[in-house]
Parts: sequence; structure tokens; C-alpha cells
Amino acid sequence: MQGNLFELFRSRFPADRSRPFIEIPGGAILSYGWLESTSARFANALAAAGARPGDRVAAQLDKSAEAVALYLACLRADAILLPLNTAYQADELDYFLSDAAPTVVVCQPHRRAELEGLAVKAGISARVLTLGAEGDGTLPELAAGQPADVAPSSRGGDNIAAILYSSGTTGRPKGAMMSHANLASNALTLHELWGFRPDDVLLHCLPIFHTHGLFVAINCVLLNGTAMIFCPKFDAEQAIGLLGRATVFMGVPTFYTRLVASPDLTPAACRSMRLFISGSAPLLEETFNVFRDKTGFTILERYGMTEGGMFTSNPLDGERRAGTVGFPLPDVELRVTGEDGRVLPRGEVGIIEVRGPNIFKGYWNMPDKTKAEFTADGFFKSGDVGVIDDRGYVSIVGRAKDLIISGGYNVYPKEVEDAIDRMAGVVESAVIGMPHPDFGEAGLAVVVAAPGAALTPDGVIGSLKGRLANYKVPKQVVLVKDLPRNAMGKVQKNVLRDSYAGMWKANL
Ligand code: MLC
Repeated sequence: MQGNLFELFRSRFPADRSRPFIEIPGGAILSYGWLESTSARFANALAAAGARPGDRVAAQLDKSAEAVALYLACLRADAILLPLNTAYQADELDYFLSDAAPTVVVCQPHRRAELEGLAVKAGISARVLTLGAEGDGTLPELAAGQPADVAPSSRGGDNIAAILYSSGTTGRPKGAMMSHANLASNALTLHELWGFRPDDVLLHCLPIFHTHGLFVAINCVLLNGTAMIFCPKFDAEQAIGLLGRATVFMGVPTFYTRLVASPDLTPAACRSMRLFISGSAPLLEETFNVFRDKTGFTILERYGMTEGGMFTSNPLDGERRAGTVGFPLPDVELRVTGEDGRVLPRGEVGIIEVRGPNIFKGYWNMPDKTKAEFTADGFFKSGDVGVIDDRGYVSIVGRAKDLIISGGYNVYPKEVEDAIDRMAGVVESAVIGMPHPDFGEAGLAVVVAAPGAALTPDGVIGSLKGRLANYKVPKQVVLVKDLPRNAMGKVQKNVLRDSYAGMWKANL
């Protein structure tokens, strides 16, 4: 796909533009005509606010139909969308703004002054606009005076459409650059593989600042030209009440554990459904089985990451195997390699590497880091440890990188440890992932306090809440005299995991 991603979507919009695109439960129904004109007005407003082709537009927004229109507006204006989790705190935002240097920042109305201050602190001259959950704010005000059309863009292909930041095991968060062609290829593949139909209705409960909710879910709907029911956030009872009007659902495993916990999840509640998809974190076999027993549906688990969207999927027709993430997508090459880089045969465990038209263009401003993450023959080193069985199913069995996946969000212990270590009275810390019935995994911080320091576990958690996005804050903190180390002086996290398994209050 060499063209602009918006034009690809538009070519799939229903001829009758009054057909619904987004339905807000208990609220508005917005049509494809609305999407086309609103995204044009927003694109013109972005240009009026100073966004030129290739400029970054940072968006830290509540989930709304207008926020989706802003995504399309960026494609139409040839700007690069930088979606930011609303949970990010000032320190996190400071870094993203300095690194990506956006020309325009669109934020929640109540955070306008804060974002203006952060932009000044970051040394960038960004125009700060607002967009509220109800479609209010200075962006729509500016857009109201703009034409409802914009000349089709010829830019697309390898030009960057979005930058999504992910933290890392060491050092600074990295901005993964996704091109129009990257996003288009993955969306076209998934749309076909998952058998989207003209009568499909997607129930959308995911946040829209990450790959899953933004690109996997919304791009499939846009290619299908059909409607989605758009919930502001996931609520199990609300979702169960809406399943009877939907056909496709996408969620992280936490959504599914919360759904199966409800007595209201019955085959009747799922009467119109055809497909349940799970991803972003490992789905427990138990959840897979209980869901099937309660509903008659077999969850389709798939696997991917920010740096390329989806890599594998269980089949639409054929056996969906619990504990596996299915087969590589038709246009994705996936291999497992040993520590020496040798490609391993089926059945052997190693690092998963992927190559395909969906794999990102590199990390923003980090050519060396980008180079290090690719092999000489162009495969991306995912950092996940996996195995391919004799039937070709891929399973993820571990992670080479120190990473916790909590409720579908990636949490890098190093980032949390750095924040704890900066607190007065802390000598050092180690953050480990522990099993959690709701979030799959959650963080436990083991903290060494300086002699006489007035540190308390609650104090550490309270202080972290102001500095880190809430999902990164450990659920439990223990204070210790020292950390176990191996002969090389490296903290032994496996020893910590074993030591605290007994005292971990999993339901915190
Ligand atoms: C919220 N909290 C979390 C958390 N989400 N803690 C750990 N992990 C999480 N994921 C905090 C809250 O701030 C609160 O803290 C406490 O935990 C309980 O909150 P809650 O009300 O139960 O949480 P809720 O708002 O219901 O959110 C849970 C959730 C949400 C699962 C609905 O986290 C979510 O939508 N996750 C989806 C993530 C996602 O879209 N990932 C896709 C990434 S893309 P306190 O202290 O305030 O009480 C990707 C690629 C791919 O990975 O393959 O898809």
C-alpha cells in the first residue's frame, strides 16, 4: 500500500454515508459522513494551528468519537499522531514532549495549563488545543470555522503515521515509528483473516492510545465500513449487556476474567456474537476453558506488540489452541533463534524474531537502538521467548527482557525502580511481577531503606502515584535490609519471586 491510509479507509466507507460508524451507549450515533467531514475539519484545524507534513501531533485524550476523528485528521494532514495514555503523569509527559517535539498538543480541557507549562519546560513551541470527552474544547471550536473537506493526500506509504512510545529495560522510552504502509498491511491482513462481514458490529471497550484499541480494533472496523459500539472504558456488566447487539469483541485477558466472573455471562447474552479475540497479555488456559463452558465460544488468542501490530493469530476456522498464539500471519515471517542467532528447529525454545510489511520503521531519534533491535537480514528481535510446535502453532513461554504485563499494559521494572530509587531514604529497590487474579501480573517492590529512614510501604506507593501512570505503581511494597545478589553482583529476581510468593497478597 503506497497511498495514504485514510484514503484506503475511505475507499471502504459505505456508499451511504449516513450509515453508523460509532454508537456511544446511551448517547450519540455518529455516521461515516460525520467522520469524513469532522476529520477534514480537524485536519484543516491542525494545519491552521501550525502542523505541517511530518510534524508530530501529541494527543492525551479521553476516549471519544472526536478522538478517533483526530486520528484520521492526522492521516489526512500528513501529521504524525503521538497517542498518550491519560494515566501519564507530568514527568512521563515531559520526556515524550521533549523527545517527539510535537507542533500541536491536544489534551483534556482540565489539563491545558499543565500541558502548556510542560511544553515550555520541554523547550518546544507547541500550540496546545483541548478536546473533552463530550467533544468539547478548543480543537472543535477552531475546526468549526474550517472547510468540511480537504484535498486527498498523496503522502502515505513509508511516511510515518504514528509514533507509539514504549518504555524499555534500560534507559529512555523508545518511540516506535509506524508508517501508513505498516498499519495498512496489518489491518488488511487481520480484516481478512478474522473474516469481517458486512453485518459485523464491534463492541469496543479498550483504551485508544495503544495498538490494540487504536489500530487492531478501529482499523478493522474502518476497513469494514461498519459500526462499533464505543464504550468509554471497560465495565464487565455494561459489556455483557451490549454483547447481544454485537458480533465481534476484542479484549485483554483481564476483560475476560472479569466477564467470566459475572453470572450474567450466558450463551443468551452472547446470542449475536461470532468472535471473541484476546491479546496484549497471555490468556490463562483456565480463562479460555471457563469462557467456553459458560458461553460456548472459543476465544481466539493472537499475539503482537507495538513495534509492528499483530504477528500471529489462532485460526478463525480450525482449532484454537489454549496456551498458544496460533500461526504467523500470512504476510509475517516468524522464526525462533538461539543465543548465537542460529535459527532453531520446531520444538526448541528461543527468541522470537519477525519480519514483514507491518514491522515498524525504527525508533524515533534512536538509529543505534533501532539497528541493535534488527538482525542483519531484517528480522525484528521481539525479546519474547517462544517455541513453534510440530503443527506450526506458536507459544510464548517467557520474556528475555525484564517486563511485567499488568492488565494488558507493559510495565518495565527498571522505570519503576528508578522512580523509587530517587526517593529520599531509599538505598535501592527491585520490582518483580507477581501473579494477580485480575491483572494477570502485578508489581511487587522490594525496597532497601537507609538506616533510620522514615519510609513506609504506603508512603512509597503514595509518592509513586504522583510520578508514574497508575498501572505502573506496584500493588505492594516490602521494606528489606538488602537484596539477594549473585556472584556478579546482579539482583536475583527469581530468588525474590520465590521468597515473596507466600506473603504476596494477590488480590490487592
Ligand atoms: C488500572 N489499574 C491497574 C491497571 N489498570 N493496575 C495495574 N494494571 C492495570 N492494567 C489500577 C487503577 O489505577 C486502580 O488503582 C486499581 O488498579 C484498580 O483499578 P480498576 O478500576 O480495577 O481498573 P480499571 O479502570 O477497571 O482498568 C483495568 C483495565 C485497564 C484492565 C480495564 O487496565 C485496561 O483497559 N487495560 C487494557 C490495556 C490495553 O489496552 N493494552 C493494550 C496495549 S497494546 P488505584 O490505586 O487508583 O485504586 C499491546 C499490543 C497488543 O499490548 O498485542 O495488543
